[in-house]
Amino acid sequence: MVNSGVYSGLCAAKLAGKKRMAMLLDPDKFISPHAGDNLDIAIDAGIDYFFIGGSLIANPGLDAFLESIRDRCDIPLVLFPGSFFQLSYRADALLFLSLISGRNPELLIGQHVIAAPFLKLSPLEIISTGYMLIDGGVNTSVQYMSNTAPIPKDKNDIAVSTAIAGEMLGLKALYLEAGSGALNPVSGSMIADVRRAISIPLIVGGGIRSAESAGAAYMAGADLVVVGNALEKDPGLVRDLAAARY
Ligand code: 1GP
Repeated sequence: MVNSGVYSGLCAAKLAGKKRMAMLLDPDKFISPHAGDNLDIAIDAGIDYFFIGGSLIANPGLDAFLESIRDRCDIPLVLFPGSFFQLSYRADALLFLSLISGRNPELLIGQHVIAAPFLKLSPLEIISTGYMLIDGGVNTSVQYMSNTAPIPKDKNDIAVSTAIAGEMLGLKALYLEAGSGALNPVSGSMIADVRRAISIPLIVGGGIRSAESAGAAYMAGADLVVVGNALEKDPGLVRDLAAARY
């Protein structure tokens, strides 16, 4: 298995109590004339990772998109794919997502089987990740596209049991996802309960729009916070978000 240092870096940060921030880039939405400038702002702010993906990607230029970021910086590029159509050898690592909150076999194991031979030959570090969709107060693209019901936002016991099962199955990280553009991010109490129940790195995203909200997720136990929409709307926010890490 390839080791690009992404997972070990995340574990080392977790061990040292250091928080991490990722900016989610959807290649389809990142085509404005200011896209390069916005990347530079994030690079200057010291973002830790770029996550690349989306529920649907229409733009066929994923390789070129990744190369254009790589030309600007050495920040790890982590694929966060909505499907096996979103794979590329130009990234550093891949979140190999199993949607363990859902009961759609395609997203639990089906797409993984299709992608496995491609990934086996790839230079990508594969990070098996339990992906858990939590109700964010609005029907998000990931909910519709995955054809799965999210875990109700106040059912911490279901989230905890699912997370424990994911860790017991050998998944290396856990991702609590309210969905891009969620009205409400995952609650602090759910993050805290899941954090207490597992020891693998905990990633949280969806509906985080401010440094306060990112800070609350960190305080509750998130090791890595992922922000997309809010940075598309206000690229300068990345400085505040980066400062919310500790
Ligand atoms: C990453 O889907 C999220 O987990 C991103 O959500 O676009 O709402 O920040 P936002």
